[in-house]
Amino acid sequence: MALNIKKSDFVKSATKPSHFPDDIYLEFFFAGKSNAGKSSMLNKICNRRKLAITSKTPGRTQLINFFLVNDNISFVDIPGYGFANTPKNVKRSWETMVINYLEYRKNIASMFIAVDIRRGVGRLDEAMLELCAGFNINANIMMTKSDKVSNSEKSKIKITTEKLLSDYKNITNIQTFSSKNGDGVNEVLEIIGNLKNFN
Ligand SMILES: Nc1nc2c(ncn2[C@@H]2O[C@H](COP(=O)(O)OP(=O)(O)O)[C@@H](O)[C@H]2O)c(=O)[nH]1
Ligand SMILES: [Mg+2]
Repeated sequence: MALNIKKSDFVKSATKPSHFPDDIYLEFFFAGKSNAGKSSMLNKICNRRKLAITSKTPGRTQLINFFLVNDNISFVDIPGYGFANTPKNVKRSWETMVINYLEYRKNIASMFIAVDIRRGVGRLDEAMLELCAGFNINANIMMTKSDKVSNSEKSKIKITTEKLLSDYKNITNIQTFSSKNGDGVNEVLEIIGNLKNFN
C-alpha cells in the first residue's frame, strides 16, 4: 500500500558515521547528479516546500541530511555529484563520505536516484548504480523534471533508459517524476509503502 506521509522532520546533517543518527528505522536514500532535482523530489513527496533545501546553485550541499518520516521511516538526502569544476579533494571527500555511508548503514532499504529526464543517465549515475550493486542495494531510477518533455517523449525516454540499464540487476523501477506537476509521486509512495510492509 502507498505510504501516507503525515509528518516529516529534519533530524540532522552529518559527514561521518559517528555523527549519523541511530539506524533503527528503515531507510531510503536519495542520490543523483547535483541539480537533477533530488531535494525538490524529497520536498514534493513529503509535501513540504522547504524540508530539503533546493538550490539554483548546484553543488552547495556536501552533507548527508537525515529526515524522519511518520516517526518511523528514515529518508536521507546524500550530496549530489558531478557539478562542474569539482576540485579533486572535494571529489575524494564525497567518495569517502558516501562509501562510508553505504558501508556503515545497515537499515538501507532502497535508493532513489534522480536523473534529469532531458540529460539522461550519465557516467556518474552508472558509477553510483555500480557502487550500490556492490553493497546489494536496490535502485529506483527517477527521471525528474518530466514536466519539461512531452508525453510521447516521456515514454520514449523511459524505453531507451530501460534498454540502456538492462544489465543492472539491482534496478527495481524506472519512473518519471515531476516536482512541478506531481508525476510519479504516488508511484514513489507505493514503492516505499510496499518495502515498508515487506520489512
Ligand atoms: N521544471 C522542473 N524543475 C525542477 C523540478 N525539480 C527541480 N527543478 C528545478 O531544478 C533545480 C535544482 O533542483 P534541486 O531540487 O535543488 O536539485 P538537487 O541539486 O538535485 O537537489 C531547481 O531550480 C528546481 O526548481 C521539476 O520536477 N520540474
Ligand atoms: Mg539538493
